Amino acid sequence: MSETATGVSVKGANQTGGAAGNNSFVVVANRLPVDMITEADGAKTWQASPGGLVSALSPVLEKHQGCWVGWPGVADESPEPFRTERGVLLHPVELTQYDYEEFYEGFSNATLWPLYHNLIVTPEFNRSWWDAYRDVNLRFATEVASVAAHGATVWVQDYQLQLVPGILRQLRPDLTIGFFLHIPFPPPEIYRQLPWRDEMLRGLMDADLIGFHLVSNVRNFVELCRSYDFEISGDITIREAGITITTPSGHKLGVGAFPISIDTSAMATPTASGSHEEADEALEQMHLDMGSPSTVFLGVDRLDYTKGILQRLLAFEELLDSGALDPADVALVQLATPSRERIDSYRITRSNVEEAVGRINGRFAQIGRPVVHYQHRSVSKDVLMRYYRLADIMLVTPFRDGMNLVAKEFVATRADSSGALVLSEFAGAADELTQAHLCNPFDIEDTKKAMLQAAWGLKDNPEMMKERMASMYNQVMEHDVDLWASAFLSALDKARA
Ligand code: ADQ
Repeated sequence: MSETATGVSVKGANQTGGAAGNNSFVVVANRLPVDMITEADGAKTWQASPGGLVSALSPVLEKHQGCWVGWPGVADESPEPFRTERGVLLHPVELTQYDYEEFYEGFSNATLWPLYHNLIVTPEFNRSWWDAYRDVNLRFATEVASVAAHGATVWVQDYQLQLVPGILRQLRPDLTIGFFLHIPFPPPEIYRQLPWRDEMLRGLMDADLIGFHLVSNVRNFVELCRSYDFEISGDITIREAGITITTPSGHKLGVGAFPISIDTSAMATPTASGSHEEADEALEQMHLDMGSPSTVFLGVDRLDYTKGILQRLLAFEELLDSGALDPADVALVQLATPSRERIDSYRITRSNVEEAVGRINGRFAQIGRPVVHYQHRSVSKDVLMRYYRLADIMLVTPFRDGMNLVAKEFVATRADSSGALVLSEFAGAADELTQAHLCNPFDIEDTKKAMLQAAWGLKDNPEMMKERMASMYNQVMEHDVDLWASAFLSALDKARA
């Protein structure tokens, strides 16, 4: 048995590598891209799981015909590995109810998530959650070690699995290991609050390449590394590993900014299953059903306190209240995917959002014609596309967001340059979508101003608005998810070499 820098004990670790599987490209993420559903008759079926990581990685895995290691979304279940219709091998990792509560809800989502999102709620530091985090990371690493071919490339995803690179390096020194963080990396003074900050950082440093979305995330990370005994050289670059870090053991790793994006080809057609005419008719019907408002605002988010849904609703309410927006003329559609529902801060956020929806409709709606249309459920990609096309003004107002794919998805539906995007300056996407109506979501007046500028711009200055949207559309089309993945994977090859 040997011990990694993270303190996780690894049975059978050796210098030649453990037993290998036959997959030359393996992605490991907390969740598989599907959730296991148990039907009323006990039959097990699968349905696509929600969220940005799955949206981004599914096309990459399909292209490489790789193996995806992850949890199937239900505690105490360990289905057999199986291949999807599109050729991706799914390799489930079992989590017990205890793991789910301590590792997933606890350490991942009540410690790391708020810490990395700049303390929007207060992180909880709990020693038994940390123990569970280490155990589960060991289990994921062991599963990966069993499926990866000799010399395979393994791409570890996100904050739930930050110890996996270190454990995997012990188990399988032959592997090329990349790590990508989908959420922001916080300023060092915030990261340093973590009681297990040293173990966590050292677990990561055994990767060959660490990728973040933004230059500012890399800057935070490098600044943190300067306070450790690492050697740091190079400059921060985008889509390349411009920084090289050498650890005291002599291991070298690359670090760079790799802004994630979307599968633009999937957004180009109005529906996967119907014709353009059918899609247009469905869209028209939807608009009629809403009472044909002249301006439709849209929000699409996981129901998460980082996304600023309540503050967006409050800004809308104040605009109705002051008469700046006419309730007979506008509507706001808010789609909110259920998320992490047993965690207190999420329950409170949902209850505040739903109270605001009820109050705004109570104050401004007419019978049969709500002014806020709220759905607390996931919708299919086809239906989501229809909402994107229906909207005049997309509202993306998170307090903090690694990237925000919703903003890019909306822009990708605008080949005709119509519509406008109101975007928080604290979403990673704001670095690239500079022609959006940027706002500070902590400042309700600024949020209202951006919403009104977008609404007035569409009425009074349509040519200027088209230019702004066209520039964002070109940006997204030229920087899609293929570019993200190929830039990361080629930087990973170089870093390993
Ligand atoms: P998320 O926090 O999940 O992702 P985001 O990037 O916006 O946020 O992705 C959400 C995804 O879920 C989008 O692809 C969207 O289409 C889908 N979605 C949202 N609501 C939906 C609904 N009601 N029905 C169906 N689909 C819905 C994390 C980070 C982000 C980062 C991504 C990718 O928090 O900052 O951009 O990973 O790295």
